[in-house]
Amino acid sequence: MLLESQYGESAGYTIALIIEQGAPFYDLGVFRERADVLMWDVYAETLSGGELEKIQFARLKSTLKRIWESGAPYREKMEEAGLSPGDVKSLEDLEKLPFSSKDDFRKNYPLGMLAVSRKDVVRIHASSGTTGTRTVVGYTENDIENWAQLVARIATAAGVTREDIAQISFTYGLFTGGFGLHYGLEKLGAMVIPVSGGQTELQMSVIMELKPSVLISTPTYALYLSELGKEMGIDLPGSSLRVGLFGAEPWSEEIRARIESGLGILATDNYGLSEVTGPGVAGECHLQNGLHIAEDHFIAEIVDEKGKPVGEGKQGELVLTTLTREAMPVIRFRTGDLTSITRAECECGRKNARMSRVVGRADDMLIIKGVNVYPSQIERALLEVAGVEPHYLIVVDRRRGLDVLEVWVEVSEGLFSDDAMVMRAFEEKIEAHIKSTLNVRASVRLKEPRTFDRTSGKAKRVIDLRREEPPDWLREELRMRKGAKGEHGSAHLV
Ligand code: DLL
Repeated sequence: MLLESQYGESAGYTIALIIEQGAPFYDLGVFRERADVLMWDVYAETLSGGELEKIQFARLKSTLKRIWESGAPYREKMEEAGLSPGDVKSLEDLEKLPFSSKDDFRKNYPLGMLAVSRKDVVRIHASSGTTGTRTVVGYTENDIENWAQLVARIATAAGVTREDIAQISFTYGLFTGGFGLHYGLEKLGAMVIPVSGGQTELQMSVIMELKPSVLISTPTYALYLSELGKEMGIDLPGSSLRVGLFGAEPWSEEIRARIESGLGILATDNYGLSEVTGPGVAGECHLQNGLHIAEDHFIAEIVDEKGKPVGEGKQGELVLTTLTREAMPVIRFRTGDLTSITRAECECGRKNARMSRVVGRADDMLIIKGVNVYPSQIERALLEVAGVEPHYLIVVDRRRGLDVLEVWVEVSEGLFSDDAMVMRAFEEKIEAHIKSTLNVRASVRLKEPRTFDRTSGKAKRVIDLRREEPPDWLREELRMRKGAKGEHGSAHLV
């Protein structure tokens, strides 16, 4: 092993323990000395080829053993497939194993997925439940330590060091964003300001008075802070902020550009999900060139709708297997997130695979009159039209058997007008742009600046009335619109 060749055979025993128990390589003091500014765990982050596979396989075996011996629900799935841990003889055999999904968590709600005794669980978190019932996730002490290490890696990759002051504006609570980033940034040695989500005025005064250099939030909230700064006459681009770690929801390069100029920072994309740990699964380095996957902790696969692997660089659904999670390991977990993976080396020197920005969730795909379209594509088309603000809502419905798509979008202050003709002409311009770029017909409805709520949580961009009830405010708006047209019936777009 690279480690032995560099540090002598005496390192062997510790290394064996580290590999088996999933403890961080960083715990070997030698790496602390070697780590340069941009890598937290040089050894782990530059593992590749046979050496990485050896570690992944050893950890996969011990994960399967833990699941099997604890009788966690996945054991039953394996038995149904006629498999036992002994049948997994190489990493290639992973493909034989059954998939798991959020449904397994739901069926075993709240803590049935545990592969350890309940007394070994030191913390729980839960998913945000945007796509159904909440899923609860447990962590052992080692899980919490590994998680902090993973977050320290992505923060270091973005260029954060112990000299930095980090304002955490993710909500603290069941959501993994707040505590996940908090422990990781503390582990790294940065000074943490745990503002949590919301309280926008407090966020602003913290930026101005405590002078953080790092902002951590959802991209939507960062965008909102930048807008508000402008309105309040605060020079945020000239503030102490220099780096932003964002994630937890899909965003686009157009939004990144607006955040970076509005706050005067370098903004990185960070990915994770509760069922697999939380943030820290993958994150961009300062080169912003795809998200580095922590492959010594997770095996990532990309599959098509039928669950068949797709080739490198091809888009499909991300499937993750945890290699070091003790409390709730998952095997071949279907994330529902659409991305692609490349193994081409990044110029930053990290050797792990990178995933592309998540374009959306497989279940977010809208089929409008037979044309498949993702909300992220609509966002991109909207932002290509000057004067359109990055705050929008996509409303989908079925009317007389046909799918109808409406896009409600805010326009900038200067463009908003009381003249209905002017507004209609602008709506038509956006409709024509959507039709020409995405080949779908959308009705655009312009909204005044600040129509949509600004939240520090995940933004809700789509309301699909074919499947869900409208929120009260939308029901009211649709009712009024129908009243004006003299139509009756359930809440449908007219
Ligand atoms: O959102 C964990 C997280 C917190 C990630 C903070 C990054 C930063 P959940 O609430 O369980 O966990 O939601 C997970 O959010 O399956 C994706 O659909 C979406 N998601 C997370 N990060 C990104 C991202 C956290 N960078 C779900 N880009 C995932 C796009 C993301 N979507």
